[in-house]
Amino acid sequence: MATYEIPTEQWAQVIEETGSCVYKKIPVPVPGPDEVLIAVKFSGVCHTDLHAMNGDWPLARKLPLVGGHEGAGIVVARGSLVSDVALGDRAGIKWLNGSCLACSFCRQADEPLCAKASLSGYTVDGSFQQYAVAKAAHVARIPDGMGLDAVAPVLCAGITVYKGLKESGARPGQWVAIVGAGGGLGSMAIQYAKAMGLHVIAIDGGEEKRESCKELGAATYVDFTATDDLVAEVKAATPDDLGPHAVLVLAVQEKPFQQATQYVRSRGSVVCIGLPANAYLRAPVFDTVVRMISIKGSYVGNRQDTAEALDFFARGLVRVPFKTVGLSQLNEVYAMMKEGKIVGRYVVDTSK
Ligand code: 8ID
Ligand code: ZN
Ligand code: ZN
Repeated sequence: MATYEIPTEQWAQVIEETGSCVYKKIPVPVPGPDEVLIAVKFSGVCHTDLHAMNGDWPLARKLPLVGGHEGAGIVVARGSLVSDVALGDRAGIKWLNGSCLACSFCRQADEPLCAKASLSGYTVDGSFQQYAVAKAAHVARIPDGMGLDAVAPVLCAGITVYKGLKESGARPGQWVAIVGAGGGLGSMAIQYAKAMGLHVIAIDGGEEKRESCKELGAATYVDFTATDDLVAEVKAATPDDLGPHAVLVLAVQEKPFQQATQYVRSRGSVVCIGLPANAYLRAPVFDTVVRMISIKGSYVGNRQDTAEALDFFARGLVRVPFKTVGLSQLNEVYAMMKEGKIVGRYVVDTSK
């Protein structure tokens, strides 16, 4: 087994107070008995990291906090109880940093619902640092032969949309609308949906996102900033005008959650994944009942979803459109994200 020299200090992006983060040196963490230390090489920047920095959600987080939960790297140290992850293994830090593995949810592989779950870049320090700790049982096992920069966004965006598509119940040959299709989760969702044999209606704003969505395989693109009647346009995008069998709502606004229940096909499902601050679901009871519509939430994925989502990537079925900048430039990424200007994903390189 390889051995690694581990420094005592490292570069990190630290949220010291709500609304901003500072690039500074902090101590390298030490893994506990059931944990591993991962030398993070690249980390994707998820909109969740921006929500965490801004304190958008009714869920307590630690402060000071190192954000980030799409961290891909190499295992460089492990605790005394860890035997199935070796030094030198390629591994990923994901949103679910750890869970109890013993409660009724964990026992049934619903570990995201565990009351004792620890969350990377939220309740524990995440991957916007050069060395990060995670429970060995929960780290993603990254297969050989894939770039650690390219695979990083699979660790949250990929897992989440893959799980969401499974939760939607949509079957090969059916139609799915992806709302927020030009963003990080959306770009991945188009490709997972396509790989699963679904037709995709991509919904987002602007020409740059239109081009990207079409290139990634969407059958139709609906521009929410340019249409007079979004509901009619989405329904008209299906061959029988009855609307998509499923909708994945990834947008960071409240309105599209309401629109989705209007254009989804009768007996279809609306899967809520985006987490806009202070947002509520509103749908007419009458229509929901007589059209037999399912409205549900979907929250990241379990360890098996993780392995499957990575396997799609390894087989070349999904690729992530990404741009790389230094970890020191994280604030610039957040500024673009706030304005909805990012097509695909930004990945930060922890060496810069
Ligand atoms: O497990 C989960 N449920 C989970 C996991 C990971 C991320 C949930 N999320 C949440 C994030 O916290 C965030 O709220 O999913 C949301 C999307 O994350 P992201 O893909 O990382 O964000 P992004 O790259 O900024 O993409 C958002 C896209 O939505 C579009 C924007 O133009 C952008 O491309 N959009 C918006 I804002 N309003 C829209 C609208 N009305 C819209 N697209 C269509 N219609
Ligand atoms: Zn995320
Ligand atoms: Zn549990």
